[in-house]
Amino acid sequence: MLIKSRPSWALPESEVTPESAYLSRRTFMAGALASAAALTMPGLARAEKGDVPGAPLDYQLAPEFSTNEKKAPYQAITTYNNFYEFGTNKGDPARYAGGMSVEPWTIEVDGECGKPGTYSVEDLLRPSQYEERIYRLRCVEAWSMVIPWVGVPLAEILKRLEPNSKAKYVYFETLKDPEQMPGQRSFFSVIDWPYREGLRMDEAMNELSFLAVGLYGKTLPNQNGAPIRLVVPWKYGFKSIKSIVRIRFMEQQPKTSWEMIAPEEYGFYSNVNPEVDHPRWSQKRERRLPSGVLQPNWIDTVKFNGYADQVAHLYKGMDLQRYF
Ligand SMILES: Nc1nc2c(c(=O)[nH]1)N[C@H]1C(S)=C(S)[C@@H](COP(=O)(O)O)O[C@H]1N2
Ligand SMILES: [Mo]
Repeated sequence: MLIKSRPSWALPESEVTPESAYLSRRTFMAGALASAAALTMPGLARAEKGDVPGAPLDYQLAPEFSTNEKKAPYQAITTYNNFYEFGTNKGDPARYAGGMSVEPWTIEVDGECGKPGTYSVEDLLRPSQYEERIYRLRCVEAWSMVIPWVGVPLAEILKRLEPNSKAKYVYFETLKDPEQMPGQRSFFSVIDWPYREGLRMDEAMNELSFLAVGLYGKTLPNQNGAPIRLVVPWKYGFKSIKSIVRIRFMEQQPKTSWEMIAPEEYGFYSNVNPEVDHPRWSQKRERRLPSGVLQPNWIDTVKFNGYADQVAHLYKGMDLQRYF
């Protein structure tokens, strides 16, 4: 930890965003306070579907892919976010992402595939039936939430783009638009924009990999990655890239944002794994949100975030201490 001292009211180190080590202490403390207040304030709405903003989506339940653990309230999912394009404090995305224009939205498809081109998000998704999947999301910072996403399996969309035999990886980029994204104008920013992520092809084709367009049955709010974002529930949350504008099929493993910033701390794979600690904190436990000062809700972290039955085979024979 580069933050050496903190007052007693500050949150535990696990609360710290990865980048906080690079940020000014003052910026960090303001954010920690705001986040703590947001999540412990009494009377926060437990939004029923009717109260949720956004356009209603037509979807089918996918109980075989859904946990029945208690869902985080809409309020928590949409006010405690990581979306560094809008700032590094947990409340910044809810505060500033509303200004991002998500219509029209196009996605550039390129690289090793038979159907490159510029697609509107509607065209890319049109033939698909939306599903609701209730997944656990485990952030590398050691907090987690249960989130009811609406969207389509990533494999379905990728197959339509006809990856060729050279396509060993798939790479994604988020919108880069400093005019709409104040975090991209920030002097403190450590990310070389755009935000980049990637998966090995077999990971991308796994039945759990998901492209979300909605939350609690309605279109995604901007702070959660509207209009379309990746959800990879067995990996740390930073793999689940938001507001996607590029999909590229690649032969070589792509460079991804967090790995570029600190390769000894954030690997390409980033599978949730309590046996591999982050160099600056333990990954053995996590705070299930919403939590409060009186109910910190610490629970044990489970390998592959509890999805080992579906994904462990992808890593057979791999040293997960080395390929973390
Ligand atoms: N483009 C972009 N995608 C991103 C991030 C980001 O800063 N920028 N943060 C990641 C991190 S660290 C997490 S934990 C999840 C949080 O998703 P949520 O805010 O919808 O819960 O988004 C991920 N996707
Ligand atoms: Mo995260």
